[in-house]
Amino acid sequence: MGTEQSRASRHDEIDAILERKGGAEEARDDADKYTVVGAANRKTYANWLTPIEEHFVCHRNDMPEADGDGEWTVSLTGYLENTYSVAEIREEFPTVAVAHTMECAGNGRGQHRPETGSVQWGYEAAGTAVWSGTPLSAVLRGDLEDVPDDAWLTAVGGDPSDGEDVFARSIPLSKAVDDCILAYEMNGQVLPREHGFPIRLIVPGWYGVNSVKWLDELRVMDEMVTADSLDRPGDHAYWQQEAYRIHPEGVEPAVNETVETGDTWDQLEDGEPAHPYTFDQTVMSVIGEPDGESAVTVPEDGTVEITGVAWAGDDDVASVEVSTDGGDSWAEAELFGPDYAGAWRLFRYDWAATPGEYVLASRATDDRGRRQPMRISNPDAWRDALDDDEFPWNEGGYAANAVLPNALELEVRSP
Ligand SMILES: Nc1nc2c(c(=O)[nH]1)N[C@H]1C(S)=C(S)[C@@H](COP(=O)(O)O)O[C@H]1N2
Ligand SMILES: [Mo]
Repeated sequence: MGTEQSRASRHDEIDAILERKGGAEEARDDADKYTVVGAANRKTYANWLTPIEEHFVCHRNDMPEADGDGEWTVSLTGYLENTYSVAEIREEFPTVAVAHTMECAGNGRGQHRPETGSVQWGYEAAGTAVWSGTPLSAVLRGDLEDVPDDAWLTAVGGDPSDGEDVFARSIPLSKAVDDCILAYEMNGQVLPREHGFPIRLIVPGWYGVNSVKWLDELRVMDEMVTADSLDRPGDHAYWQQEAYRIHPEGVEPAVNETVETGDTWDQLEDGEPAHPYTFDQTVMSVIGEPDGESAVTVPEDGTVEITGVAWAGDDDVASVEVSTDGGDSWAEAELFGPDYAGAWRLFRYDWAATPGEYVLASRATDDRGRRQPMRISNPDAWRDALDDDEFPWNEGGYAANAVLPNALELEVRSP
């Protein structure tokens, strides 16, 4: 299958993206398959809005050619029957904008020990952009009368696979009509090609893999995508049912037609389904400043401000704590700045710093009381890890949100 092969063309794509994106860096991909570019440095996480230049990129196939948005169409299938050009989607429906913190489900994969292969992300596969487009609810309105409330929406990418697999991802229809949009702009600019030009799905608060780029088809069915769900050749189920599932080593997750909840953490805690799907993002935080790249000199007033971002997918961030001693003790940080559903919050902490060597860490808790675990477990622990304040090591390296792997060392000097 194509998903097993390396992809030489990705190197040219990455070079071209890096040339345009001044603030980004290539990420290590052991499998040599993905076009991956990450935010360059920690300072990205001291700002609420991520400039396009600093926003990570992640995809598996060559980018499809789209000259303009005139010819590109999105077909509605399954329970629906319709086709819209991008121009129609833009002009015939209301325009909205949503702030969305997008995190690759593989963010933190590079922190798994032993290593798990594929893209070795640290914390750099996350960013917050303002995406403009058309609400899905406006496009689907009037076409959903005969559709059950618990139906699924499958989005299919127009990217050509070099194997059998089709890039298709399913989300509950209820989520789709709640807050998802068909986006054609990013931070007020025409959608850059690597981010999905001319049109992509944005699923606010959910892992990046759900936000299908170069959108070709939206299909409403009773169930999520399985082997032969689509009216086209190829393997339709790979990206939903096999990849992007959280499971221990050597396990092949079972195919499900439906699951009860889109909350990834609930799936992990409840063991239902046995091997969770990467849907909504779990609670996470990153310190942006100081960045540890250079020593900090104690200022006149003795206070060093620690700034970062925290997010919790569909849930709200309730609180963030900061540690300057590698997690032995914690102090409450202050949340500030914009507070939009699905987007991260800024936090700050005024640290009365004295000269010395420190390890800075941050730990966020969501509004359901779920807190980032301290470290990633060993491979055998699986779900028991949660009881030990650890995140379960998993074969795909997905959804990791541990505290200590994102800590930074800092030297504070006297004035
Ligand atoms: N069609 C298509 N959409 C895709 C992908 C892909 O490979 N093909 N990659 C997904 C993954 S894994 C992520 S993390 C996000 C990244 O979006 P970005 O490159 O705009 O940051 O796009 C998602 N959408
Ligand atoms: Mo991803």
